[in-house]
Amino acid sequence: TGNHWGYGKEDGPSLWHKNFPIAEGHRQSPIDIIPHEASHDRSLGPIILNYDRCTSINLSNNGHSVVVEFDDSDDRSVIEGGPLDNPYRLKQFHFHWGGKGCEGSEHTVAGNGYASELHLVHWNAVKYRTFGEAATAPDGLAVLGIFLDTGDEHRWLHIITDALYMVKYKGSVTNFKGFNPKCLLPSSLHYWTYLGSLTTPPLHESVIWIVLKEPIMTSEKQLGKFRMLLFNGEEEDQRAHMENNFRPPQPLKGRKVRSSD
Ligand code: B30
Ligand code: ZN
Repeated sequence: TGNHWGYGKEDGPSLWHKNFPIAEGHRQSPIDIIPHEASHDRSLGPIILNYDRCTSINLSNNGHSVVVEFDDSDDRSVIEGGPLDNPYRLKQFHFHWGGKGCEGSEHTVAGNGYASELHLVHWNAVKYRTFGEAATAPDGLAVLGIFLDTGDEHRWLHIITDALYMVKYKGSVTNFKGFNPKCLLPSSLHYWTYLGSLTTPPLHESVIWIVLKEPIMTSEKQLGKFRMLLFNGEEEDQRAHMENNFRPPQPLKGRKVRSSD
């Protein structure tokens, strides 16, 4: 089926290697993070998120997830510090989630998943000219992963979940100006970091992963709004609810996970 991929029986993660052989590469993501095997690295500084100006543009359904895109034409929204040698520009954020229960995150911690995972995708505009160029370079991208646990409603996530009805179908886009993702961060920015890949095809091995230890909370009701989205476009007759859009953990293959504290 060409370069077609998804999360179903016929096009899911276990089959991605057929069109994207790097799926079996040496730095694939996500991984299972085993906390007591991570090495505490005193040279790792704190991560600094400079998201002070609101550069969000739109919210869209790309048929795999729901994405908020940012104006990345300058350094108004960047992540720096931690394992990074220079600031990386925010390009987009998106979510992965399950159908039910505590399954839905891509990374797991000691074998346990969370209901969802938020990915804030940044690129190295100091070394590379475009996002596309950075996306294929070994130090091109920095993705900040944040777990979502179920419990109380999140105070700010409703700004996103209230807009999801606008992007129900694949290919739909709506205006989404002035959203500052700083409101989605947990109180502690302690993290694990390791070298990995995009978790979706083309699975480029270009990501410096920074996974926050502290999850944020969201309610089942808010998660339910993500599950109302559809994988299919408006013109297609088979309806498929967007859920279980996560790749399971991949082999570590000798990589080291470092811990900030
Ligand atoms: S994730 O955070 O690892 N889930 C992409 C970004 C983040 C993640 C997954 C994917 C992404 O940007 N994908 C598009 C990559 N490509 C498209 C392509 O087919 O080939 C866009 C690009 O460069 O600019 Cu490579
Ligand atoms: Zn992702």
